[in-house]
Amino acid sequence: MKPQSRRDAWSAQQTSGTKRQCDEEETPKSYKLYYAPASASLGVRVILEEIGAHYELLPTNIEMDKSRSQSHLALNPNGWVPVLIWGENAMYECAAITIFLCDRHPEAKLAPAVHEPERGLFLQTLVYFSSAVQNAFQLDYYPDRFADTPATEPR
Ligand SMILES: N[C@@H](CCC(=O)N[C@@H](CS)C(=O)NCC(=O)O)C(=O)O
Repeated sequence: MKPQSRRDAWSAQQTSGTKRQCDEEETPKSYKLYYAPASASLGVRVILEEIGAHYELLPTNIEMDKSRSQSHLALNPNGWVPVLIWGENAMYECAAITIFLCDRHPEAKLAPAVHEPERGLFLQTLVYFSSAVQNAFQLDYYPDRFADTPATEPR
């Protein structure tokens, strides 16, 4: 059967048992993602889906009263998701990961290219959401970090 997508092509190649030399262009790009449902990491997951990349989710607990795994903290000392891993490399911060993936997979056409005028608005919107808007959500989700909450207050 003919592979339907880049992801299917990757899977087919993994199971074919055929060994061959691949340069960087031919090598399928696969990722791991430190992830928690209904969090900022969902945006990166959507991008990986749109690209059709092969990726593995690393489920992560981000509740206020739970500690983060050592492996997670080693990659992002803030203990936040998302963290993207590829090969021996890792990075965090949604906006940076978004730009990185869009630039690395131009064939997916998810962002205006560097020479296009729309690039400015793309970057502006991305950074606005990941700084101003996300910080406002931090105040709401983790109020105990910013103010003492009396034990008698409902949480
Ligand atoms: N500036 C970071 C913020 C990421 C962030 O706030 N992630 C939240 C989930 S939406 C998180 O991991 N929270 C866990 C915590 O604050 O301990 C980014 O853009 O990646």
